[in-house]
Amino acid sequence: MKIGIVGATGEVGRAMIKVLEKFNIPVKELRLFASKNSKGKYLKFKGQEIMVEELTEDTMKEKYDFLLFSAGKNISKHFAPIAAKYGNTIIDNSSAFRMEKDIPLIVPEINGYLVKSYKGIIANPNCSTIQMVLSLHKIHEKLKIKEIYVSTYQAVSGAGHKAIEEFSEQLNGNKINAIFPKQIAYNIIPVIGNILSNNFSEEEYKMINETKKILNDYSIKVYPTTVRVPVIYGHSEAIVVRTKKSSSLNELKELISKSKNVIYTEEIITPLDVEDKDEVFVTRLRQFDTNTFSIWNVADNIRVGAATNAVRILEVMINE
Ligand code: 2RA
Repeated sequence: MKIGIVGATGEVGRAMIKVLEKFNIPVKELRLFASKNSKGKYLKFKGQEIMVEELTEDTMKEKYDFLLFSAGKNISKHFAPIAAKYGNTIIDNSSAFRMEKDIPLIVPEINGYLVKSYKGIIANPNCSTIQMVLSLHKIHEKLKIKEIYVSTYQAVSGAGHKAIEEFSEQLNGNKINAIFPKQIAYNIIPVIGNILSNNFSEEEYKMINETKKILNDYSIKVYPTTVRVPVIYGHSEAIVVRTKKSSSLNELKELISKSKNVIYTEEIITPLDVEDKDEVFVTRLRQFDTNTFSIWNVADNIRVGAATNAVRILEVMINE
């Protein structure tokens, strides 16, 4: 297969290369695209050094089996439609197309069936949404979720490689604040993305809207608060769920454990435990009553929340 990665030198782009290798995807030709400043860099794939090319409209007019995009919504908005027009299938990690009516928003373990023999642009959901719905979808299937109250504790890598650099600079006493609205070192920031006129953040609306689309149930009420924390990799989420049908602790454990690529454990799991892992970890399950329970959910936001989900979409499509 001929695969292209757009945004190859970013955190998610580099992780996509690693996951393509780890999942043994039969790649015959891998093309790596990035901005002009990254042109000429080399990245390793299956022991081979591959030179990064500058992303241009012409490169998107070639025929690929898949193009994986993770270069921000403006790049996706401009280049993905060109690639699609030339018959390519694009798995886009940006927020550009997620809420478009005709664009599938895919977590393959939940709604991968939607992209069997699909051609065109496929949207990869937001990282904090993916790990949440992955741990809850079997519960929704059986017990019908009414409400989700979620507080997120999101790693700085979610804001890209420059954010990681800013964080480490601040840890060394440098007062730069280019990426985050306030210092993130030794701090937490209760805003991710822009704050909208109604005081919600963009990130909170992603969780509200994407959850309904992925679970295909627009009656679900999602009440999120998304927070940036001084961690490099690994988003954590404190989630309280109200279900229509009542349940028992054992049944909840079973349903969570039945979710593919989700690991239920009684261990205490932290972001440092999940780096470079491709599963969602669920712990601290507590039941308040037969219709209300809480979990703590942790996953590598760059892997589960982006690169691994994208490659799993590709896997579902080639194994149909
Ligand atoms: C973040 N979920 O964590 C957003 C985008 N990756 O910054």
